[in-house]
Amino acid sequence: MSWIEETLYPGWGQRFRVLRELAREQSPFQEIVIFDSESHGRVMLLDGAVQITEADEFVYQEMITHVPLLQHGAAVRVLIIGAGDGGVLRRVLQHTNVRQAVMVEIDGAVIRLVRKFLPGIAKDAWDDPRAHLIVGDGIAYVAEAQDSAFDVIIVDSTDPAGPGEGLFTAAFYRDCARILSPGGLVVNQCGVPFMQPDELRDTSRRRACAFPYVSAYVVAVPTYVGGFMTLGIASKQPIERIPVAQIEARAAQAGVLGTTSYWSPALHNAAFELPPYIAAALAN
Ligand code: AG3
Repeated sequence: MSWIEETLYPGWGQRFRVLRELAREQSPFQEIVIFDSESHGRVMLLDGAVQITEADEFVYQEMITHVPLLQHGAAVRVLIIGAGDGGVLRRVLQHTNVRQAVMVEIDGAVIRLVRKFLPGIAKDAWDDPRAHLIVGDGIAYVAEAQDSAFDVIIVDSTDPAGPGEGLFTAAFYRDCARILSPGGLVVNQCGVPFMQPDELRDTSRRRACAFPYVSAYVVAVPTYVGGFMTLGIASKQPIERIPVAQIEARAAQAGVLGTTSYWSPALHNAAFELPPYIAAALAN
């Protein structure tokens, strides 16, 4: 039996025993590989970096979606950038108060292959009348979108090399700030600081160019190896700790309470407690 190795880091990584390779395709943007693993169900790699496994996808998708939406409390219009597997779209549409979810994914090949080989990630979210899917450039989309068009922006990108790179710039965050409503906030994945210390530091500085309030929270994704992953959050309003009972009430009202396996009302707040080595990257 063969193995597939993640090539994200030059000197260290994880490997999966492969039951069957299902797709290997070079799109105009990146190399897409999907296979059945012995340990984690179906797995998708983009340019050699694990993006999603059936076994642990809930961890990342719940935290990148439910935290910003429930922190906001009344998000009606949500913009998702990247997230071609549809897992974030599905979690966003769970929220009954959301009336519109625009998703802009640059790589149509990812969507085509995921719909064929990983249909359980998005389930029927693609067909929800509130979903509006655009295959296109998220940077151009935010540059052209109307002022105050969205309440929450979720940037679920690859790491800042390849097609995801422009999603980590100050210019991009300034456009995000412009198209967010006054209480709006943006979340984006900032890598695994133990392995990628510059990602959180550099992007937090750039977020601070566009937003007065910048923070981050952690999530332990088993297959984003190297310790906690960080999700950066930025807002025009202070990002305050909300009493747990109130988070619970918001989740109940939104229809997500009891549907999660990683997110919980208490964990929502706990995730903002950063280990000092991560807090240091945020402060500089
Ligand atoms: N997008 C984020 C993948 C990040 C991988 N990075 C890492 N391991 N350092 C995944 C898409 C899920 N919807």
